[in-house]
Amino acid sequence: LSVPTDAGAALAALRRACGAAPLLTGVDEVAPYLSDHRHLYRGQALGVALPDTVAQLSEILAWCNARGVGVVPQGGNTSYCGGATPDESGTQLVIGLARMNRIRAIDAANLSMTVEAGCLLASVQQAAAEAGCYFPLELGSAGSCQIGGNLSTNAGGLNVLRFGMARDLTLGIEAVLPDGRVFQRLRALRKDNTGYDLKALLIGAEGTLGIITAATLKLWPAIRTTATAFLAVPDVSAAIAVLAQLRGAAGERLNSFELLPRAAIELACRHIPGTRAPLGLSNEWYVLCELSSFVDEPLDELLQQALTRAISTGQVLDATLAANEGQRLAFWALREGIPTAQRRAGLGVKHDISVPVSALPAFVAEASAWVRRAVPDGTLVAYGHAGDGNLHFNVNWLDGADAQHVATQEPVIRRAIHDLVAAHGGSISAEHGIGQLKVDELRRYTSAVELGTMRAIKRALDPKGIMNPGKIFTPS
Ligand code: 2HG
Ligand code: ZN
Repeated sequence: LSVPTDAGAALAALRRACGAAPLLTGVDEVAPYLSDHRHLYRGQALGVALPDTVAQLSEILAWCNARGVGVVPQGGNTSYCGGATPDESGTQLVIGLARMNRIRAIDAANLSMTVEAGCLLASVQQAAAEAGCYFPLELGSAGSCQIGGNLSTNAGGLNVLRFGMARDLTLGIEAVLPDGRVFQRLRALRKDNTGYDLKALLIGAEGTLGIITAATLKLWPAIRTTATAFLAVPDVSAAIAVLAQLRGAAGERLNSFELLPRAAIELACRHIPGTRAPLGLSNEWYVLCELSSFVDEPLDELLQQALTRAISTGQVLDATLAANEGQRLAFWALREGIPTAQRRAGLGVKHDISVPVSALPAFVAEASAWVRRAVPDGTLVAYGHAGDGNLHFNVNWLDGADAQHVATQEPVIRRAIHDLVAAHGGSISAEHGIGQLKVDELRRYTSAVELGTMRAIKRALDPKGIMNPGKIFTPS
């Protein structure tokens, strides 16, 4: 590092580099940026820069690059993998994107919009709706996460089944590269075969190749009708059979298919005020599914008929349709409350995994049996986006286990679950990214050819290694 060793001089120089952009350095004002939202990681920083324009950000990165100062981009700080938290050295600069939050343009005829990285996801959704359109990325944290973070982690969420992940929803990207150059490709084109897809590379790079400052996103027409149901199913195989039946009956209208075990619903009911289990708690597995349409059509009827058939074959044990928007929102509040409920319930370990949908029943059976055997004091809370083959295969200690005990168990559990995921052809990070949490896991489960290629790209774009050091892989 060629930051002056005198901290005062370093800060003065950094302040000059930030120009008109605020640079926070006070202990209290910096504190919220030094830890992730679950407080699993805690770091230190030179300060927190809050640029307002691409030009300011470009100046700051050029300055950091010239001096080898590590930079940690941060959006809404909702990462599950510590991807936005600085290390403990106190030599890194956090760059918050919150002030870059303009909706730059909406083109309803082209079904596209251009927004800045610091826009809250909820603001993007709302701006689209005000233009008579629909932006389908949907996460429980929509009110606090930022679109730049969503893109940097290639976020997934509740509507991936139909609309894809953040990368699939993006037409163009603007990003500042580590040396301060601006990569501008905000073309609102659905067809554009001109060389390497660099925007696809910057999306999901977790801020290790540059900082996304704006994006041109795909929109859809406004949703006119939805039909939402809560189902009880005998087991995971039945859930997957019902998924196929709903696809057959509703085609692309099926946009969500969430699998919820009783343990998850119980936790939400206990810890989230106002939530209740729509079908009680006498079954092991439940599904929350939703159809939606861009035209007025009788989706409730369609869903009802499909479910009546599934009930007659025993694949659905019980079902209830949301009778109105209030009930629909209540179903979703229950689902989206699960992560918060887990946090309130005490210590736990998370595995954001995916396997091919067809392998879910076998994977869940084998991994659940392992947890029951090897973690008798833990409760398995495996829930999530089964329609995409993605489960949050989490284990919670509900009886107040001590932190040391959990810390000892965690690597053993992670190894067993991830080995099973690999055996079923799955991924150890379906939608949350790698951050610092899964650096070793990525190394273990990724081929030398893939890792070598990733590192070559990193070296080419960020030769000094200033961008989000220690995330995705350890500096080489
Ligand atoms: C969700 O689907 C989030 O609610 C959080 O991705 C998952 O709690 C988790 O592990
Ligand atoms: Zn999720």
